[in-house]
Amino acid sequence: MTYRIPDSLIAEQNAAGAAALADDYSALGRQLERRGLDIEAITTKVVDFAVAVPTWGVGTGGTRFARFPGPGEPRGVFDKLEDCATIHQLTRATPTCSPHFPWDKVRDTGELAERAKALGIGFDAVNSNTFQDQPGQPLSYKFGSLTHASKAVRDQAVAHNIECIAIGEKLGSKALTVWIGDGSNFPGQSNLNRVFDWYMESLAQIYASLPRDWRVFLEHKLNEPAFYSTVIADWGTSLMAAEALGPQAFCLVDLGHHAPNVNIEQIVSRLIRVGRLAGFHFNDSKYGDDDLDAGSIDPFRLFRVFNELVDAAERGAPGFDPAYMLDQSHNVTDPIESLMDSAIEVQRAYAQALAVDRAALADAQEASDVMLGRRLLKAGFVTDVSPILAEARRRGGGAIDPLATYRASGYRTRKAEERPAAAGSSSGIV
Ligand SMILES: [Mn+2]
Repeated sequence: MTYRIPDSLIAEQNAAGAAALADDYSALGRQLERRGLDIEAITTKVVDFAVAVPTWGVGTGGTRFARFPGPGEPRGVFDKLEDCATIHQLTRATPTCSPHFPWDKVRDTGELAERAKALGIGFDAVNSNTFQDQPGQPLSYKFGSLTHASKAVRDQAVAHNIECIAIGEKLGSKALTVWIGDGSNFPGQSNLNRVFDWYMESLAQIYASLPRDWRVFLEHKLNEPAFYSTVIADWGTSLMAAEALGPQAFCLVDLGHHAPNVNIEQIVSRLIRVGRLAGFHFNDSKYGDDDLDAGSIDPFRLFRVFNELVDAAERGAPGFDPAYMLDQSHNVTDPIESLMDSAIEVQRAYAQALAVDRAALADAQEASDVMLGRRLLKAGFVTDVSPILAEARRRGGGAIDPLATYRASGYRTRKAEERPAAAGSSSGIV
């Protein structure tokens, strides 16, 4: 039997914080009421909000320079599931995980599904991996995968994606996320037009294998590992591909996969408008695809993204059903602590966006009252919605203070004893 945080510990910790929370929650309720907002309506929406944890995120990440593993790291997907379940147990915000193949491939997928079910965890989008070679793989992806000049390599990459769909069906997943590292490092290395033809040929085969109730998420990225051109570099290319493929294809927005200073919330707005927003890979960055914890560098940007999402939900935008996932690399923190904090920060941005007086904002915009519009939007951002987030967790049986409860449990120390260090634990970031 492996260690799980006892619910009695959560209850004990919560008892110590319950009176302060009740006090803060009612004060915030009165504050919001003065703005014509109902705190209970916001709390209900936060309770219903969920963001998926990537299975690769619970291991320590690294940079291209080094990886510094921490104690008690998961040794395989079954350990990863246990950590994902712990994150959900404390935050009540992450009921699903997003697996990655072949990293999470096991002999018996049924056993994986059973274990997840026993832990109370479901599966979000499955992720394929053709950006690195696996032991025993016949053909290399060094010069590309779905867009490689060799048809044999493209066929191998297509077959891998189709296998991911088959595994995902057994896990109860409903989406495949495709990100490729394909591109070129130097002008002249490849034909910018021809590689897109190959991408479309390959994706059409994958698309044809999708079950009717599945979606395929196309993830674009400006650069890296290809440093001159990336085949699916931006949302425009992604949208071209999705529209050509058909109604089950959507564009995934990873917050770190854009040029510096790009207005990501406007991209989100445009993708919603054409009914092609797949959802998100949340993370934060200072310079590029830094994969830092969501909301840690620019929480106002995260809020602005959620402002567009709440606007779309409230106007009933057709086909609006985004999938929310975290996609981060934890190099210097305990990954469980980072993922709990990130899930809460994503929830926070959502609650702040719900705390905007949208009727007044629309009136200010109608009247071209620039200052008032700006202030009304900012009023949502500066609202301390922490009591709403804590109350949503408490009602779901989670921890009022997940970090304090996690540390009090000694979970990491227990896992360090249960999981002797294994060399070469798979983790990576897409
Ligand atoms: Mn990503």
